[in-house]
Amino acid sequence: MRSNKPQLNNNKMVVGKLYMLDLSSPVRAVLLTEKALGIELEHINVDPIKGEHKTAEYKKLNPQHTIPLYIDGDGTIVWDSHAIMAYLVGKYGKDDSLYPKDLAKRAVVDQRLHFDSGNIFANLRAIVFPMWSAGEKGPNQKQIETVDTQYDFLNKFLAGKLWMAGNTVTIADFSLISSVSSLMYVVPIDSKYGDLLAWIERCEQLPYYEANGKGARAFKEFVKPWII
Ligand SMILES: N[C@@H](CCC(=O)N[C@@H](CS)C(=O)NCC(=O)O)C(=O)O
Repeated sequence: MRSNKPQLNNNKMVVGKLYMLDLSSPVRAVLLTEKALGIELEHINVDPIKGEHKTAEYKKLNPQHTIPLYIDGDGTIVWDSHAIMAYLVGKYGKDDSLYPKDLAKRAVVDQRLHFDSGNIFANLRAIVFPMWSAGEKGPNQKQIETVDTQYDFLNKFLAGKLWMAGNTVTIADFSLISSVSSLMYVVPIDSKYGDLLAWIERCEQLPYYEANGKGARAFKEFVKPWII
C-alpha cells in the first residue's frame, strides 16, 4: 500500500485515501463532502460486485467489508459514510456549517443521518442487493409501500425549510440525496411529495452536484434489468 502521508496533486493537497465505487450511494455522499470542502482524496476503486471488498487486505482495514472506507493522511481509519463525512468536516472544514457544533442543530443533522442509515439506505440495500446478487426482480408491493411512507417523512422534514436540517446545506443533504437519487429509480417519487421533489432539484443545482450525479446515472442503468 502507498504512503498515507498527505501529498500534492495538481497543487492541491491530497489529504487521504477513499476506497470507493461511483455506483455506491454512501460513497457518493462522501464525494459530495469532498467537493463541498474543496479537499482532494485519492480515489481507490473497490468493486463489491467483483468481490474486491472481501480480500484479506481489505478486511484487515474494514472487518465489515463495506465501501466507503477512508484512511486519513494521519493514519486514522474510518468507515461508514456518515462517520466519514463528520470526520472530514471536523478535520478539514473551514467552519462547521456542514456539521454544526451547536448541539441542537447537530441533533437535527444526526437524526437525518440516522434516518438515512436505518430507513432510506436500508431499504435501498434490501431491494437492490437481491437484484444483483441473486437476479431477483423488484421491488414488491410491500417494499413500495414502505419506501413511499419514508418519502412522506422526508417531505415532512422539509416543510418550511430549504434543506434537510434547516436553511443551509449540511451533510444530512449529502447523505439523503445520494440515497434518494438512487432509490427514486427503484421506487418513483409521487408528485404529491412536492417539497421532496423541489429539494432534489435544489440539490441538483449545487455547483458540485456532479460528484453524485455521475454515479446516480450509472446506478440507474445498472438496476434497469431487474426493475419491474
Ligand atoms: N452504512 C454504510 C453502508 C455501506 C454499504 O453497505 N456499502 C455497500 C455498497 S453500497 C457495500 O459495501 N456492500 C458490500 C458489503 O456489505 O459487503 C455507509 O453508510 O457507509
